[in-house]
Amino acid sequence: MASTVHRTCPLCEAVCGLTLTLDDAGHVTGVRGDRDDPFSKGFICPKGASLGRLDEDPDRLREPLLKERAGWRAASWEEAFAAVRRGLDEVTARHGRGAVGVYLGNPNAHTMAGALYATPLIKALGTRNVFSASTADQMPKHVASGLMFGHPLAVAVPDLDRTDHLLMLGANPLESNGSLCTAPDFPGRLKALRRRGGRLVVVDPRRTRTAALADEHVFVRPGTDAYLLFGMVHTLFAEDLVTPSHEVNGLDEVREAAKQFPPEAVARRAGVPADVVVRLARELAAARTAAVYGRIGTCTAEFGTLAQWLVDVLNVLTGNLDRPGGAMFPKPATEFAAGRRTYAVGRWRSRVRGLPEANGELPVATLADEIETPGEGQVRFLLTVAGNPVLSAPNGARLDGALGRLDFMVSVDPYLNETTRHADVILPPPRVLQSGHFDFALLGFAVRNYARYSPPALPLAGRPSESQILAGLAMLASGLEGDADDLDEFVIGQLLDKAVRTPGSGVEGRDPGELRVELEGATGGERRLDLMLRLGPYGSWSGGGDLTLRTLLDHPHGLDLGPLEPRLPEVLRTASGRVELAPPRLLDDVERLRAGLEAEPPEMVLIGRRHLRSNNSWMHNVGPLVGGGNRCTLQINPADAARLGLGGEAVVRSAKGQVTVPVEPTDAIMPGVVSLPHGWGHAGGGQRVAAAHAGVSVNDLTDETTVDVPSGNAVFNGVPVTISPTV
Ligand SMILES: Nc1nc2c(c(=O)[nH]1)N[C@H]1C(S)=C(S)[C@@H](COP(=O)(O)OP(=O)(O)OC[C@H]3O[C@@H](n4cnc5c(=O)[nH]c(N)nc54)[C@H](O)[C@@H]3O)O[C@H]1N2
Ligand SMILES: Nc1nc2c(c(=O)[nH]1)N[C@H]1C(S)=C(S)[C@@H](COP(=O)(O)OP(=O)(O)OC[C@H]3O[C@@H](n4cnc5c(=O)[nH]c(N)nc54)[C@H](O)[C@@H]3O)O[C@H]1N2
Ligand code: SF4
Ligand SMILES: [Mo]
Repeated sequence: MASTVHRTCPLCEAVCGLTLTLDDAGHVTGVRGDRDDPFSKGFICPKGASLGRLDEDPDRLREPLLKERAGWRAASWEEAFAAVRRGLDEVTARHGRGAVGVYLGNPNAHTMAGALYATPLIKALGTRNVFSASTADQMPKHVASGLMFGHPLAVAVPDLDRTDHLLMLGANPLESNGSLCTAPDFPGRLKALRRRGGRLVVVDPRRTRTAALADEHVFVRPGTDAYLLFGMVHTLFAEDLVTPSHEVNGLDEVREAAKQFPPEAVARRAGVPADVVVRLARELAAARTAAVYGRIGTCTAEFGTLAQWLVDVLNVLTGNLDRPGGAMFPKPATEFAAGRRTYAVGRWRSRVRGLPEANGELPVATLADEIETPGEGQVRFLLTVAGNPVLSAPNGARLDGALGRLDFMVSVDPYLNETTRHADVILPPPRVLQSGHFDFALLGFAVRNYARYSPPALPLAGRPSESQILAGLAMLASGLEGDADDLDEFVIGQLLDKAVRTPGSGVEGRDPGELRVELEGATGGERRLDLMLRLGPYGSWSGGGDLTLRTLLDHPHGLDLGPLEPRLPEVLRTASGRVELAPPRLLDDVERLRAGLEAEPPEMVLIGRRHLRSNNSWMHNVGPLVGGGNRCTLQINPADAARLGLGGEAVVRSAKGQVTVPVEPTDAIMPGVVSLPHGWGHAGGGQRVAAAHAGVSVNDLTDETTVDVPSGNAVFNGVPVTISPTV
């Protein structure tokens, strides 16, 4: 019998509700937007509409693969785990835990397994060689938030639905559907902003679809947002337009620092005329409410953390932090109050290059160094979970070589691809529809408070869930017998013990055993979700409301928890109890920025690009999502193409490598800048459709030796390149 299920789309940060129809064999026969979802209201994009195709891709692995001399062999789960145990034991017996490394990719932010089991797994592995896609992405935001607000997850998002003025830098939500700003139907929300008389200004080296929708598009030279933003801060002080809404520390230091960045000086460097810099600042200050929002274009850049810091400095200086219509802190249902602690970055440093730890991990830009460089602590065993760093990390080509030299590698991934082909064992997670879904991470960045849980729509049919795979690895690594349930009980016990000892938790002084029996859920993961919901700000135990897992199960379309509300005092975790506007660590980096003011910009620089029907490296194996306009081409200004005498293809060279790629002249991109999307260059051997649309990897050009200094984040935008015709 055909059935209908309602689920959150797990493919991007917009968390759209989907309504799927399944036939009696469990095949997806239709996907549409869930009109009854109070947040997404029926919105869907082409990727969501292809979820069934993706989920049933015949190239997805259904059983573990073991690499043997003769090639790949399908194996049972027992065999596969036994092989992992042997590999891990051999390496650690000889070289200790310091020889173990782990890389966590982007989909961990979209799975319950990633949210609930990655941390115990890292603890069990007992290593500091922890890497993730975060240092190829948003780490600068975490570092800036950590230093300013005391918590790396205290991320202020633009109050999209109420703001009168949105200044957006380095984001293209019409293609990406938004990031660190969870907003299903981002395009519709931007159109609504304009319809209600609001103003949208987009700063981008390319006139994107988002820029085309805006009231104003400002070209900026790649990697120079921090200059532009400092020029605006300078203007606010110079024109007496500073009206902070809170008592903050460091106002004088910021004023002093900004003196070095007058609009005329930054204009030269950023390629934005001085009068525009001044006007952008005045407009921001004059708007009834306004928000500054900077995303990946500003993060994966040489001054990523400074840019993220200045975004919020502007929000503070114009009185827009933590007020409706400004930049606000969401209140997610699974947040629960932690004690005050001091945020620190660089608590330890990477072995080879001395790059700083941030949020407990090391920069992916130095993963190859750690694998290649001999000595105590050299990574010889690597576990990758939901990641494809060969295509996603800077200088992925070097990493490709390094992975081949590991003693042992394990990948948890549904595909045999450019990264997992180096593994000795591949452990495939089950289908999306066989997994429960709750957005632990993304709902903390949502522009409306909201929660939705999707239980598995199909039974596991003999396969382990991804949670069970990660828990199994954690148990194996800690040398314990037992399964996921044992791990979950342990974690639940720890959380309950802590909660009953925490003043104001709502369960202070109660008996953990009694609380434990109240928890519901078909799996340990569901019970942990129930616990977090109950202790969370709307929870039945915290006194904030009556939310439990049961409530969410009773609301399969999701639950609206209201508009964002001011709550700065609740989220602030700084030792001073105030916003730290001028953290010393960031002031230190200002000197690096100032030194670059006079630098002569390279003649041609490279930036990235996203396309609506793609998602990083792993959706190119679905026919309807590849081809058409979704191509791996080099966008270049027609004047540059003519000057360089380019024909159909061009050779792009950087300090690290070269690629040959079709040329797409377009005046949408500013002169001196070229753009290539990432996630292409397919050569894994396990994705037949992707192989037919291989393209080239932009990360064969990007440079792992340049990073954003405070965060160690990779630099993908503003990479110097030279371009020549093919001969
Ligand atoms: N040049 C350049 N490079 C970039 C970027 C850029 O803009 N320009 N963007 C960066 C950004 S923002 C990011 S987030 C990174 C992404 O970096 P990665 O996370 O390393 O790369 P992805 O392509 O997202 O790879 C995801 C992997 O997870 C697998 N997968 C998919 N679903 C699941 C699942 O449910 N479970 C498991 N276990 N595996 C799954 C896929 O098969 C794939 O192998 O790339 C970064 N790299
Ligand atoms: N369709 C699709 N959606 C996705 C993804 C995908 O690959 N495809 N990836 C997902 C992931 S992992 C992430 S992190 C998000 C990212 O979401 P977004 O941040 O919205 O990502 P992009 O669409 O790459 O937009 C970045 C913009 O920054 C511009 N830019 C480049 N360099 C600079 C610069 O120096 N300064 C400024 N001001 N702008 C610059 C680029 O031209 C581009 O338009 O998207 C997510 N959603
Ligand atoms: S916008 Fe994102 S969440 Fe919504 S349907 Fe598309 S991929 Fe899924
Ligand atoms: Mo990302």
